[in-house]
Amino acid sequence: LPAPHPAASLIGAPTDIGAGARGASMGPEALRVAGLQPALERHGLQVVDRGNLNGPANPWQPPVDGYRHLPEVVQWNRLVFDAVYAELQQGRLPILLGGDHCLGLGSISAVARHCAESGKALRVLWLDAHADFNTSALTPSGNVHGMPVACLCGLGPAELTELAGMPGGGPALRPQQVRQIGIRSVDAGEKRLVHEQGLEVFDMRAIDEIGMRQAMQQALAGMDDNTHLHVSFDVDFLDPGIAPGVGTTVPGGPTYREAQLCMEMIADSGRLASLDIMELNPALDVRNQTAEVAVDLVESLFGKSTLMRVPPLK
Ligand code: Z70
Ligand code: MN
Ligand code: MN
Ligand code: MN
Repeated sequence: LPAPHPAASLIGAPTDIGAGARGASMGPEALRVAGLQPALERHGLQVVDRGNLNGPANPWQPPVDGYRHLPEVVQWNRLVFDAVYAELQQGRLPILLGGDHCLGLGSISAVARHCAESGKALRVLWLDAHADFNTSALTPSGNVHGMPVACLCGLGPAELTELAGMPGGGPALRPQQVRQIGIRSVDAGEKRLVHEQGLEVFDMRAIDEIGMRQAMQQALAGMDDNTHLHVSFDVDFLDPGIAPGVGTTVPGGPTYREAQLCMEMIADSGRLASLDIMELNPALDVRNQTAEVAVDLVESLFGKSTLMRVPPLK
């Protein structure tokens, strides 16, 4: 059986500072309303809700030099970095409640710094419809939620690429540490950069061809007892039929069953050590159903559906 999880901490980051639509700022509260904490507790996890981070408001301005709201994006990511890093230092499992996906930068920068300091290997699973691998020169929108993976790999402005403060300098991640799952919307220049940098991508074409099971087996291969697994879950990963409550729906995503299998296989790896739940947009949702699906899937991430892991009788 996989090792039991450490205690988890919920960290709310109520902002849409990097997004192209307003509303992801309401994501943390919608996840709470959908019962995230009791759902995790039902699976034996001890959970503390740290409440919300308090960053700058969204000024809703056009891009400047290829970035929208860069100073505010930096401020939010610093707050996220500090909060996630503090939980990891206490041996806890941080769960970041977004907020838009630009905050994956702060979260994963903290995880990378923590792993470097504690001699852990790091694997990042990026569950998303988008590659989020744009730069200021390539972006069609200037929205920084389309750029965090590139920034983590050292491609971006110094304020963001140096956020991790890695021992010896350098970027938080090497592209070889990343596996992307569910990708189906990538801009032309972004596509070229993804290939150039050698990211391992299981796009929807690959999932159609080899199935979610084989894709996840490959994405999780090569981890060992010393590996810290970070999952960055953009809710737009899911097919819009089950998850309409996101800023950018892209047709042709994983079904409910495919997504459940993905989460169950991550749970079975026993290596999950930090998590982001991002881009939920309650302003575009229908009676909080997308939040409820996200909570349901996160339950599976922590062992819900695995018949082999029957919870102990109280
Ligand atoms: C596009 C861009 C994006 C959402 C990421 C979209 C980016 N590639 N959209 N997450 N919801 O503007 O960079
Ligand atoms: Mn994303
Ligand atoms: Mn996305
Ligand atoms: Mn349950």
